[in-house]
Amino acid sequence: MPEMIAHRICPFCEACCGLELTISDEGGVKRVTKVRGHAEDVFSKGYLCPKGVALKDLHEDPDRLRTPMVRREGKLVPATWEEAFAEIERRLPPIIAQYGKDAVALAIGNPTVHKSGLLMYVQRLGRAVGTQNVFTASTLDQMPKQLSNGLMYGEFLSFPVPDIERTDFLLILGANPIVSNGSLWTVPNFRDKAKALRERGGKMVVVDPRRTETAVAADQHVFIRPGGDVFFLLGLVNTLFEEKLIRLGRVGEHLNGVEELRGAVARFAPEKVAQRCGVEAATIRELARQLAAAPRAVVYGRIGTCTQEYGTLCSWLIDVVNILTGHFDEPGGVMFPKAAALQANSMGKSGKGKGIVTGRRKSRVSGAPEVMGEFPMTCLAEEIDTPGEGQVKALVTVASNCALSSPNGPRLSEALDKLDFMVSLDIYVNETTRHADVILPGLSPLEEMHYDVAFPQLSYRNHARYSAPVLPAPEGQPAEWEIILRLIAILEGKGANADLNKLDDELAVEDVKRVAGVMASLVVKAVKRRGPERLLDLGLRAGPYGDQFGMKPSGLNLEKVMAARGGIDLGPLEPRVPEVLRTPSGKIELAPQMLLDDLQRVERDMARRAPELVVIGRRQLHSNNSWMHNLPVLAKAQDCTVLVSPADAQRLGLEDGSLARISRDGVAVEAEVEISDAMMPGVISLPHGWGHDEPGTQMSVAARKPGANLNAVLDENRRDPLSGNAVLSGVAVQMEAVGRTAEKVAEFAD
Ligand SMILES: Nc1nc2c(c(=O)[nH]1)N[C@H]1C(S)=C(S)[C@@H](COP(=O)(O)OP(=O)(O)OC[C@H]3O[C@@H](n4cnc5c(=O)[nH]c(N)nc54)[C@H](O)[C@@H]3O)O[C@H]1N2
Ligand SMILES: Nc1nc2c(c(=O)[nH]1)N[C@H]1C(S)=C(S)[C@@H](COP(=O)(O)OP(=O)(O)OC[C@H]3O[C@@H](n4cnc5c(=O)[nH]c(N)nc54)[C@H](O)[C@@H]3O)O[C@H]1N2
Ligand code: SF4
Ligand SMILES: [Mo]
Repeated sequence: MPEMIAHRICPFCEACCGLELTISDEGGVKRVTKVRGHAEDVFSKGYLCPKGVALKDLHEDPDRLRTPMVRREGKLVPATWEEAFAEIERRLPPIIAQYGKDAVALAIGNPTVHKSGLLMYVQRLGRAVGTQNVFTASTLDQMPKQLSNGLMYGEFLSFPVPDIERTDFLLILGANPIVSNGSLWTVPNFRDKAKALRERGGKMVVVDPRRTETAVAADQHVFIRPGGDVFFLLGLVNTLFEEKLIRLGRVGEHLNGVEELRGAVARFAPEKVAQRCGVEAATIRELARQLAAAPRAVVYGRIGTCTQEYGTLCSWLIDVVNILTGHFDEPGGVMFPKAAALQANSMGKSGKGKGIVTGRRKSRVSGAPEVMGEFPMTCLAEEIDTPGEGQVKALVTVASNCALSSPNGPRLSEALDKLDFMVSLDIYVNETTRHADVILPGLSPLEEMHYDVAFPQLSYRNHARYSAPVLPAPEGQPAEWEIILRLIAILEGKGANADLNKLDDELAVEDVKRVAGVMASLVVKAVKRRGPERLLDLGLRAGPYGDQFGMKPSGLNLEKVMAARGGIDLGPLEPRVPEVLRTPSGKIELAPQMLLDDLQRVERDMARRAPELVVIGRRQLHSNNSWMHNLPVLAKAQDCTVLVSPADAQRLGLEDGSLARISRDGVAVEAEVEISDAMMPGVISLPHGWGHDEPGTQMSVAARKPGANLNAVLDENRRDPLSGNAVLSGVAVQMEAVGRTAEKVAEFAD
């Protein structure tokens, strides 16, 4: 049987591994027969995790939608593309005409960042809808970091990342990159990079309420009380000042606010915060000294530090520690990646900018401030189910399973049923899209080109890599950017049958106008491509390594990136301060007023006692948020269990393998107990993204092992007030034994 080899960057997680696929061709029918890491990929060098292999299962999954679904007489039934768009045209514009643009909400989910067409077109969709009701997974995830970036560096998307290959000391807070493969830090094969760090004499320390897979691979693990990070970090910063360990180095001349910061943290000595964070004062002091003494060191924090009520303060303090110890914008410290295309902090005037503002609008019901043009995802349900002027009546979801991924999913589910109209760009009928009136499925990742726009902005090394479509798209099935264009045409009153090429040309000129002014149409005409590839080519050519439209012939353009098998390595990270800054002062703002003010909240909270039991989340190697439990190769390897410390298990009378009920405020879920000495006493861990037992879904494999929905017991009203991010960690719950497991009952019956 003839075989061919193709390459594709994995679209599942932030590591962006280059994969090598073997494709068989049987009488014109092409099938993936093998998936492995692409050894010649300049960035991931052959690495892949079990999820990468599942790309084959996703492509072949019979439950993955290949045609639109339209609700007819209450049931979702397959429909043609024409019928689906006709239904949208019939129902959506009248809602806007009657109630206004804000009556339509947009909910944008995680895979949007991993699909080039979605990422590059979704903003256009937002502009066409013109609503203030935009909700994204960012407020379930990294909005605190984005806000602290914005306040400190003037651009929300300026993320400093660890330069792991040159560091000697890595302190990790609230992240488990051995399982998650890294987040807001694109670092394929973290495990080997961490191993290399230790082999060259470096040290890795993990601070986490669970002794995670990453903690096991580290030199030291420190338990921390969930939600205690702000206290721990303030203790670190206080020690740095008190023990005169500050070493600002080169960035010192680009800093504002060192003295304000010194004053603000004076009240948080390690001895004062130790009780609240559960880390001994001596440990906090020792870690501060080690960080200061290490020639090259990094503090890296991730989702555990964001999804708590002080998320923005934690995100800020992590960078503060790196800055104060001279490990900022230096090799072996945290550094700013420089992406080849479309990175906001490489565009426009460098070194200074407008900075950021938040709170230009408040959400209607809770009054949550807008951040980065959006409201907290946890406000979506109340915006739908609270009557009154400005109520959300229609919803467009884009790759979002918010009914499972957002706290109090059950309330959101009920709210979705109250909508007048709902459209989902999604590939499954799942817990969220089962409520839709129309579902528009995208192509399989293997049928589409791919270029990561977001992740080179977060990468441990600079690179540019392109993937061509591996398999042909089915006849008549549009790409997601074309689906979005059609929606825009409907929203703009051009009709579902408008000329999409013309519309795409117009939008490209509009986009380019924002950066190139009157030159826009000339620039756009210089690129003979359509869709996302045109935007990408424009971005690459105008970008920091670009050919500047011929003025720098050795520079990059899309053609060159396409031709480079395994991608183009653009070298290790390099210092970017002050060029990267976009603050009005042209300095790094070390002590933004909004954050200093928020310290009062921390001070008031110093004496809070630990609840008897709190729940934290957990990511599992064989799943990805809420949507990969339908892929057989992964599903068979993963169960939804609740980890309980031996002390709590004994106290609560729970046996290993038994069922336990976890509840909050009268809502309960049940999960199998796994007793684990990796858990800090008083803390249990349940993965999110499970709960596939809702009626009306079409995910047959997932439904066989539904698991418990952690978000059913979380509270949608708990947020970090600055960023609007949901609190997903450290929520107080009750737990009790339900009885023996099914197997044990069966044994008994024998
Ligand atoms: N309790 C708790 N809750 C959490 C978290 C936690 O740690 N704890 N983590 C949060 C985080 S970090 C995140 S990012 C969110 C993620 O939550 P969401 O943003 O809701 O994303 P997923 O759960 O990954 O669901 C992805 C959706 O996209 C669809 N999809 C997959 N591929 C494609 C595609 O190619 N095209 C289209 N159009 N659709 C596609 C899937 O069918 C599914 O509906 O969950 C958050 N929720
Ligand atoms: N296999 C797999 N990989 C994934 C995903 C997945 O679902 N599965 N999801 C992807 C997504 S969307 C994201 S955002 C990333 C997230 O990537 P990571 O941030 O690495 O995610 P987690 O593995 O959830 O790690 C969070 C850690 O924080 C700890 N923690 C919880 N509460 C606290 C706290 O209050 N303080 C501290 N210090 N620690 C705390 C948890 O015990 C956990 O070990 O992973 C991505 N990669
Ligand atoms: S780590 Fe796994 S899921 Fe993430 S990009 Fe690599 S192969 Fe894909
Ligand atoms: Mo995420």
